[in-house]
Amino acid sequence: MTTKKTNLSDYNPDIIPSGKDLNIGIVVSEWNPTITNSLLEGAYSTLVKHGVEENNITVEHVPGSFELPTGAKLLLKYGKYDAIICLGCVIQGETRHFDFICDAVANAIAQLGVDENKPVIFGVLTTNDMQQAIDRSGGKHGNKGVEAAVTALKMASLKRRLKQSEKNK
Ligand code: DLZ
Repeated sequence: MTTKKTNLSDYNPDIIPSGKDLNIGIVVSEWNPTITNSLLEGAYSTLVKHGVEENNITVEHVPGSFELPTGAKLLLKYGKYDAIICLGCVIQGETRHFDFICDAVANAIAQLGVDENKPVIFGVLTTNDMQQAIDRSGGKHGNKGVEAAVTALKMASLKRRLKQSEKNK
C-alpha cells in the first residue's frame, strides 16, 4: 500500500526524458471504470506533456485486470512499442479473488517485461476500498496513471540510451 506521504503525481519534470518519437501502448481494465478512466487520463496527459505525439499513443481496453498481461503481450506481438503501460484497479472484496488477481497480474507483468526486453509498467491500484482508489486516481494521493507514464518514459529512455551506446562502440 502506498504510504500516506507519497503523492503519486509528484515528480521533477526537469529530469523526465523527452517522449518525442516514442510509441507507447496503454492497456486499460474495464473493471472499476471511473477509476481506470482517471488513471488513463493521468497517464495520457503526462505522456503528451512530455512530448509523446497523440498519434503515437495506442489505447486498448481489456475486461479486467487479470487480462492486462495478455493485452500487453498482444500489443507487443502486433505493434511496435517502446513501452506498454498497464492500468487497472483491483479492490479488496470478501473472497480471495483479490489476492489471486493481484499476485497473478503483478507477476505476469513483471515477467513479460523481462522476457520481451521491453518496459511493461504496472499501473494497477490494489486497494482495500473504493475511497483509497479514488484518493490515488487523481485524489489527495495523486494519480497512479501519472506515475506509470513517468516510469514508462524513464524506462524507454534507458533502453534507447543503452542501445545507442552499444551502436557507438
Ligand atoms: C472478477 C473480478 C473481481 C472480483 N474484482 C476485480 C477487480 O476489483 N478489478 C479488476 O480489474 N477485475 C476484477 N475482476 C475481473 C478479473 O480481473 C477478470 O476479468 C475475470 O476474472 C475474468 O478473467
